[in-house]
Amino acid sequence: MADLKEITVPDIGDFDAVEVIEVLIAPGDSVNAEDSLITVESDKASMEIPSPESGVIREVKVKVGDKISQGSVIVLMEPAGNAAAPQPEQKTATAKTPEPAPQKTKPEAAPSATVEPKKPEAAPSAPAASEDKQVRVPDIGDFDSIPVIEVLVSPGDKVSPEDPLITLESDKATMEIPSPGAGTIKELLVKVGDKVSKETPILVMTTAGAPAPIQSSQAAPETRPQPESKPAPSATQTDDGQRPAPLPPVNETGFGKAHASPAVRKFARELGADIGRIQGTGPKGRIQKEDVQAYIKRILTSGAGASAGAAGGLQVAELPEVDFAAFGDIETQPLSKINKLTGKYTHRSWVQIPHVTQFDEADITELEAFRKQLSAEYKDKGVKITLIAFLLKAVVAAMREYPRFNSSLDSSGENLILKKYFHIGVAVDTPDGLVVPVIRDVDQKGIVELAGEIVDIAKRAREKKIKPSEMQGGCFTISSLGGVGGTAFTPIINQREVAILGVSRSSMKPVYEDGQFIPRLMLPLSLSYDHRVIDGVMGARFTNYLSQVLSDVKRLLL
Ligand code: CAO
Repeated sequence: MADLKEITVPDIGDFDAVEVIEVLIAPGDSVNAEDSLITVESDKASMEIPSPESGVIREVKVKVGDKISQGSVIVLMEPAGNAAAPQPEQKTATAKTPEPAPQKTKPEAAPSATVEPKKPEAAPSAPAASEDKQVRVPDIGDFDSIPVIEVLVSPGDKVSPEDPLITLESDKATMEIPSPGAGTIKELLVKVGDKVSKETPILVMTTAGAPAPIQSSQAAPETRPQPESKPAPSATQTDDGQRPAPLPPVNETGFGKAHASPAVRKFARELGADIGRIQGTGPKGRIQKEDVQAYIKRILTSGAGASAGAAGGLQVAELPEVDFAAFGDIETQPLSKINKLTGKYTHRSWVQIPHVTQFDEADITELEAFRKQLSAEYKDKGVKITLIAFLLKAVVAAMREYPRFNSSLDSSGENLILKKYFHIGVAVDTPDGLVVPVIRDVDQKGIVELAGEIVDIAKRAREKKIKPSEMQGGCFTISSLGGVGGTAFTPIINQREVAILGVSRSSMKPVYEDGQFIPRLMLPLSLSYDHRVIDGVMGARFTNYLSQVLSDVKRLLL
C-alpha cells in the first residue's frame, strides 16, 4: 500500500484553536485537489479547508467539536497515483498551490478554502448615530489584491448585520465580506473583477435609522434595481425518466442573504436551487449541502417546482412599490432576524396548508381553583404554575385519543407519519419576535415539572439562549395569549405539524345549567388544523375532548 500523507491545516490567517463544525469527508472517499475536507468556525469567520491534492482519504483525524490550529493533522491520505509516481513530500495544504479543478460531477467540493468573515475587526459595528459609513475590507488573513467575483447587494438594499455584501476569490480562498451593521446600501465602490485588499472601501452604507436615503430611493423607484428573478435551469432527470419539475426561480436578493458557506452557494448555483427558500439545519441555521439536496429531492418528488415558486400555485399580482414618504413622515425599521424567519415560515404555512380553525370553550372553574392551590403550595419553591402546564397534559390526552393530531404528512403528501412520542412546542413571545421551543416527552412529566420547564424555556427564549435543537422535533404547538387577552384567534400551523391550539384569556361567563345561569370560568380554545389530514368532525371532537379533560381535573391527572 502506498505511503500515507498527513494533510494539515494550512496558514489561513490569524486563526487559532478554531472549532471544527463540519467534517465533509470519510475514510474511503476519493477527493480531488481543492475539494473541501472540513469546515471550521471562529468568532470571526467560518472557512472550509481544502485538500491540497487528489487522493483517497484513509483516516480522518478530527471530529466535529475539535479545536484545531495551523499544522493540526486533518486526514491521512493516500495520494492519487502515488504507487506509480510518488509525489514529493507535501507538508501542509498550502505547500503547493493546486490548480483549480472544480468537479462538475462532485459539485459539493469547494474550489478552494473558503472564508466567511463574521465579525471583521476592521469593520466595526454601526455607530449609534445615523450616518453614511464607508464599509471596508476587514483583516481576513494574508490575502492581497483579491478579485471581487460577486456583488451581492445593490444601492437601495436594506441589510442586517452579517448579511454578505461581496464575495472575493483568491487562489487560496473564497470569502464573503459581511455587513458590519444594519443599514441601507447607498453606493457601491467596487464591481465584479475589481481587485481589493485589506481596507479597500467596498461601499457606502447609511446606517439604520436614517430615513433620508431610504425615502429618496423610494421616491425614485425607477432607478432602484429590482431583485432579479432568474429562471432556474432544469433539474436533473428523475429516476423514472420522467421530465423533472422545474425548480422555482432564484430570487437573487433572497439568495444573497441566505446563511450558507460559499461552497454551498456554489453547489446551489450549479443546481439552480434557490437557497433563499431553504431552511438550514446546520449550526446557527446555516444551510448545508444536505439541505440543498433535500430541497431538490423534495421538489423533484412532489412536482411542486415552479408552482412552489409561485406560492404553491397561487398566482397573485405583483405588489407595486409605494412611496409612503409621499404621504407623510415615515421611519424605516429593519425587521429582526426572528421576525423575518417567522414571516417566511408562517407565510409558507398559510399558503401551503388548508387551515380550518375550530373554536370552543372549556369550563376551567375547578381547574383554576386547583391551579391556585397548587401554585400557592409551590410558591416557596419558586415554581410558578400557570394554566399552560395543564394545557400541555390535556393536549397530550387528546392526541392519544385522536392520534392523527400527532402526525405529519410526508414530503410526497401520500403518507401520514404517526408519532409515538409527545413533544409539544410552546410559542414564546420575546422582544425580537416569536420563538417556539419544544418541551419533550410531555406524557412522561408531571404538572410541576412542566411548569418549571415552561418558566425556564420562556426565560431562556427571551435571553436568546434557546439552541436550534430545542426548537426541533415538535408534534403539536400551543400558542397561549391568555396572559394578554382576546377571545379567539386563528393560529397558523407550525409546518410539518398538523394542528396548533390557540388559547385566549379565560373569563367568567353565565352558563345555563339545571334551569338557571351559574357563573363559570370559561377558557376560549382556537384549534387550527390541516384539512388534508383532519376533517371538520375530528377537529370538533378533538376540542370537545380537550374541553372535557380540562373541565375535569381528575381526568387530566390520569
Ligand atoms: N386566562 C387567564 N389568565 C391567564 C391565562 C388564560 N388563558 N393564561 C395565563 N394567564 C395568566 C397567568 O396565570 C399569569 O397570571 P399572574 O401574573 O397573575 O400569575 C399571567 O396571565 C401571565 O402569564 P404568562 O404569560 O407569563 O405565563 P404562561 O405560562 O401562561 O405563558 C408563555 C407562558 C411563554 C406561553 C407566554 O408568556 C407567552 O409568551 N405567550 C405568547 C405566545 C404568543 O406570542 N403567541 C402568539 C403566536 S401567533 O403570533
